[in-house]
Amino acid sequence: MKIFYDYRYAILICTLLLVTSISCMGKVTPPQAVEPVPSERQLAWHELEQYAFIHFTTNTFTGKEWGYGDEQPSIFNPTAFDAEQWVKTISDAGLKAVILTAKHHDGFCLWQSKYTEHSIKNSPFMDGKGDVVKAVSDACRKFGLKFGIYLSPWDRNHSQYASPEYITYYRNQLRELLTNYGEIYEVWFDGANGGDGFYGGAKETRKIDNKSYYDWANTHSIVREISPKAVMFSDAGPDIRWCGNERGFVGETNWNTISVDTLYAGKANIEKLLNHGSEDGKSWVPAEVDVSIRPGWFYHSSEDSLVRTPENLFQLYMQSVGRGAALLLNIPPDQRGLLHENDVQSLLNWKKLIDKAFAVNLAIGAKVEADSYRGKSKTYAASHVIDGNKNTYWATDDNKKEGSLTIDFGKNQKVSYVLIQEYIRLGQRVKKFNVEVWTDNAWKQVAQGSTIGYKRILAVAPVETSKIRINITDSKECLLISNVAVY
Ligand code: FUL
Repeated sequence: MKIFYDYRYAILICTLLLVTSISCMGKVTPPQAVEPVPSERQLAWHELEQYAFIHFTTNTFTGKEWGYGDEQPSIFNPTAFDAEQWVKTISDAGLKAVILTAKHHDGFCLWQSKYTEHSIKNSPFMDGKGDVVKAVSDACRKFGLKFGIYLSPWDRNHSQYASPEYITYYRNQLRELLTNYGEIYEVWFDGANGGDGFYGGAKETRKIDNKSYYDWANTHSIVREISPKAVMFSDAGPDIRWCGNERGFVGETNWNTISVDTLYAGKANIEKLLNHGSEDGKSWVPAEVDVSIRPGWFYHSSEDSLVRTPENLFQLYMQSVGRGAALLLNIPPDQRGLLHENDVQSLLNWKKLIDKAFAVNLAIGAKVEADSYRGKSKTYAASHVIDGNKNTYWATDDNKKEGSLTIDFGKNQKVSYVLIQEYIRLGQRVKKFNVEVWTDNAWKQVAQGSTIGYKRILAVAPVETSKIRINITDSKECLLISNVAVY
């Protein structure tokens, strides 16, 4: 009888323990977001990482960078125009989208706008029947790239520029572009306003109040209404911000967050602010690094020997994508209407460098362990950083703002790059981290960084090691790391 009772007692205890541990497992609450967080359209944009800019207009034929606005449409006459050559090259180079200057500051329109005569319809190109916006957007669909537009707010041709009527004109053109060329993924609002121009023959300087003249809020709502998936770029967003320079780098410390009311023309250190973002920024407005493959934005034959080398492009990649920003690389077509051979060579060889550097991810198949993980729940275990699933992540307990991940290859491997991604859907967190390698029976620090964000790639001097350790030493809140790769 006694044995029987003990036996029942033991079952009862076991059942209680099981129930408690199951309910404890169930109690591991998901991490809370650290505000602000990205929108769905911004998340989709982050994943593009790198895309092309195309500057092409009458400037291509006059040799200017900023046309005055009095250029004759008759000079626009590419002799071997082939948008598919542009887009195929861009795609082969690993870029994921194209943004085209549908209208630059000179006001000449590359499409058949019904609101102006200053366009391709009065050029000899295809007897005035051509439409470069259509040709490029069609080529993008064909090669599976996304398509975006640049429509310069400043218009040195338009007689009504600086009056309210011009804003109506600008918005009408924006509607044409958003409506007639399929899905638009990004709209690029340039901030330049040089003042003087042709302005329908007035040939004068026109100053506008940048803050009020364009009434941006209402222009933005047109984009949201017609192209809800499109992100909008301008120096200050709303969706994507300028990185503060045209030299091809975002700050090593790069917060996706910034307070838009701190971004106004004339503010001291604005470029530094744009370059780094603000840790306590009130909005999610990530940086885009716009830079040209040549010294100019438009094609000039005198710059044929000054095309960036593949090595230099690789460096730009590390300073933009490698720091959690996007790279917007400008490649200007020449007077034939083709990407020049030198640019094509550089682009394709740059792609080879990227493919070689990031060919084999040594973390796949390695043993990954963390010094702690959220509630000891498998849902947040370290293995999620190598599962190839962007929706899973390693997480620590609330308030645990530091942690280490060890990646053990099981044998010596040559390591040159470490790539880390935060689960930014719940906000950007990490403020400080370092990377160590196991050598001579001890850990040795080989690299360190501050922010991670969507993606961070650290170059380490190529080193032979059997395991590496990533130590996150400071963060806004608990850690959420979705991906780690080692090359
Ligand atoms: C600047 C413009 O003034 C340049 O011409 C170029 O379009 C560049 C991308 O943006 O603000």
